[in-house]
Amino acid sequence: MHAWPASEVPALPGKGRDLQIHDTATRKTITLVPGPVARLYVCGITPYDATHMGHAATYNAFDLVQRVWLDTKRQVHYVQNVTDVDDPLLERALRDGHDWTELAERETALFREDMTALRMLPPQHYIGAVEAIPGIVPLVERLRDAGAAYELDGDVYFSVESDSHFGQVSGLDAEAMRLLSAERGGDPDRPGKKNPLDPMLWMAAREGEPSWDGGSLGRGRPGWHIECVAIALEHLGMGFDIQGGGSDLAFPHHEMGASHAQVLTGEFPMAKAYVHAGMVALHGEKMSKSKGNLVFVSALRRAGVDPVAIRLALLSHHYRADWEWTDQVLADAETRLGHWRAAVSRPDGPSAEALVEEVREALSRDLDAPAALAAVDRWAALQETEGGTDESAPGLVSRTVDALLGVAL
Ligand code: 5CA
Ligand code: ZN
Repeated sequence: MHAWPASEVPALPGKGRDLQIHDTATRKTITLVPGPVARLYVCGITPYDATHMGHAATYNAFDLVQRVWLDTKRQVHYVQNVTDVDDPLLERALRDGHDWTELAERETALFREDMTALRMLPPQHYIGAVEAIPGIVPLVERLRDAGAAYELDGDVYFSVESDSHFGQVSGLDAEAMRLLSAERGGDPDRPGKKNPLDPMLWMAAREGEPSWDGGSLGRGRPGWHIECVAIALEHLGMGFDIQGGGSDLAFPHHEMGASHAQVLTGEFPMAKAYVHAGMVALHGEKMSKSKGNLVFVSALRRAGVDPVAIRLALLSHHYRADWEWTDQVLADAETRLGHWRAAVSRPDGPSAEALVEEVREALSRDLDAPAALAAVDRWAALQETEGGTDESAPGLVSRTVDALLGVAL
């Protein structure tokens, strides 16, 4: 699949700092020191009801990761998937009487437009589940042949007991895992499974549902976790720097994915850090497609809201926090944008060299975007009250917020 166009990232004077990031698996903030090419996998959308503010906030977090790495003069190899066939997508298409492929294509196109408008840097590889099927089938066959997977009425399940590291991503106990598995696409109560938590790798063709040739697995379609593993291993290989997504993916999705990859390769860990963004809520509840309490990026854009203000609204919360979307959050972002634009539109101002370092420092400290915004606010306030004589300052501030925060003034 094609991704979306990249906005230019201005180069800043000097060099950024290595990223310290909170890793869900070790429950610690670790300093990542990637090679010359940093490797990032971020779970993409299931293309219906896109792009809501929760999606946008999560992709914003990983866009900051890219920008911090680019500022350290590394390249970034970024891979993202699109879950363009899965139960919830098929259910939605059926409910609304739409063709599932058309629904997926339309929503993926909308997502691309929203990502472009929000100036999120695109992945180099943007891969759909359907196009990944030829790579998924041999992996499932290998797991089965190694005794790490088994068949149940034609479906193929992964045996969580085959991975001695199982549980290390989420750190949850069996009971908590069982509850989350039932909530998030698993089927812990299906009779005949070896372990209730075992996730499906390959679902045998169902009447009235799409299916593909699965070689020795028979016709069917892939399970959710193996989709991301196949795409990540093909394009990034083991031991990549960050596996990312919202906190609702820590279990079962990232736990299971790590297990699949670790059993397939015999290597550990799949990713050096598992990074999870907090959940955005609306009216006190997690914004989610199943509840329908959604605010869409495209709806705000249509209403004439400047996408830069949306981006600033996202940036005003720490990525790990759970927070609530309100009209006030957006109004505050619009006010801030007005101040910043006025401040950089003057021919000179207070020196901004220290500001570049403050923004770098804030972001390298577990992506503390609110602290970065506060630093820019201080410069803008000084510009308003005292001004300054540095003619390069307004331009440097513009380039800094553009390069590191994706904010175009
Ligand atoms: N296709 C899978 C990942 S392989 C999926 O989870 N798709 S999704 O469309 O449901 O979500 C896309 C991304 O947005 C995921 O990282 C998810 O964790 C994140 N997300 C979903 N809802 C919210 C929310 N309310 N707040 C923050 N992030 C969210
Ligand atoms: Zn995923």
